Amino acid sequence: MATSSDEGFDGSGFEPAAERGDAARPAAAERGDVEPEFDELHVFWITGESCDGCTIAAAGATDPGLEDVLTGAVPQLPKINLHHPVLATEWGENYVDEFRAAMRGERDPYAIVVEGSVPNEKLISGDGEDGYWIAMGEDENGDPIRCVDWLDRLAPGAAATIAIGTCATWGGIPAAEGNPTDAMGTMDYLGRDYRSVLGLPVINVPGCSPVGDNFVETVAHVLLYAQDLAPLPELDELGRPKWLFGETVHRNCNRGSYYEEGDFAEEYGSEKCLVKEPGCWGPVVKCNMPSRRAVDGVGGCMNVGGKCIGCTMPGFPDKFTPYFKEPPGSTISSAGTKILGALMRPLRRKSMSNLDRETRWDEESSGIGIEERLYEWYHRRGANYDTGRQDFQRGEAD
Ligand code: FSX
Repeated sequence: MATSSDEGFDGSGFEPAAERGDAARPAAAERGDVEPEFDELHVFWITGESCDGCTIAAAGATDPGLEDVLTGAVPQLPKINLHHPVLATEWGENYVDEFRAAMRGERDPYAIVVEGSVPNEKLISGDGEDGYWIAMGEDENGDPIRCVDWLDRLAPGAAATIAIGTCATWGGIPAAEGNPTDAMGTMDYLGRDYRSVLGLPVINVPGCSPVGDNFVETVAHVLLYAQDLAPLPELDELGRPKWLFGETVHRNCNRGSYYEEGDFAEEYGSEKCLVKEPGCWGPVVKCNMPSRRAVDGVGGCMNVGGKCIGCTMPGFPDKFTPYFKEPPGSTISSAGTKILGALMRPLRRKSMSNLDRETRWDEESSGIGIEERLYEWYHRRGANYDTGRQDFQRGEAD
């Protein structure tokens, strides 16, 4: 069942979890009776190793907002019962009981969201007897139910499994060099061939922290797909929504034109391109932060003077450190734009000085110097330049 490719996930090879013969699976998946259309959906938020920033980011989403989804303000979305450690009104055993009910198949259909990286519990003992990294609640024997146990039990029967933030998608900061827990992403843990009941791989919405709108929009899209009201969400080969992570930071960066003209910042605080100083990874990082911005169209790294440190990418942070150093691959390309930019900038200044004039007051510029004559001659060749007014001003009109 190979459904991932360089072209991304296309939905081929759909096979409900119920038919795959997974060992650990709740009753719903065994029965295979999870309908693709439903009025109500439980969402179980499973936490691993993280800073909780993803929860803050999701809570700040506005397009649509988390509260819009939860209160049914978005047309056609099912009612969502969110079981989240911070946002839930239940607490203690009552809170964990909902997760246990899902394990027993009493909360179908449901989806899971994973926030934070997944620790390698096998490093300790494999069965939890000698301790554990992350757990929530206890089983009937009084043993802690670990993060990995919840994943083992809930992921196979989930309508969809969505990883929020770089910790949950690729391992992120907890997986950095020297970490004692052998932290990994959700896809690493569940396997590349994991498919939810709806036939979807782990859906990855990276970012440390992610753009909240990216996450809630992805959830909304998946729910519309589940309702048969939207096409299969387009995912790339790593399970990222293609429409959100298909472009580099650089493509939409408001400093990109400085790069094109080879005009680079030399000190922190400059409005120019940050590739060389302090060293921006934007040209090779897949992220829509510059266009979507952080919260409600405001903020976002480069928009507020920061540079891209590659936080949405696999291998972050190790592959992108030291942060305040020019990325090694940028030397040749930035040298090329510097040479080209040195030619381009004076030409553009000249064009600008000719164009940036109020036409009715533009008597001084009409044919005074050779440069203006040349410029006008050039534009007279084009069909979209009305030289009648200049001719009239010079007394050359018929
Ligand atoms: Fe990780 Fe989330 Fe980085 Fe934090 O909770 S993606 S450390 S900003 O936000 O998991």
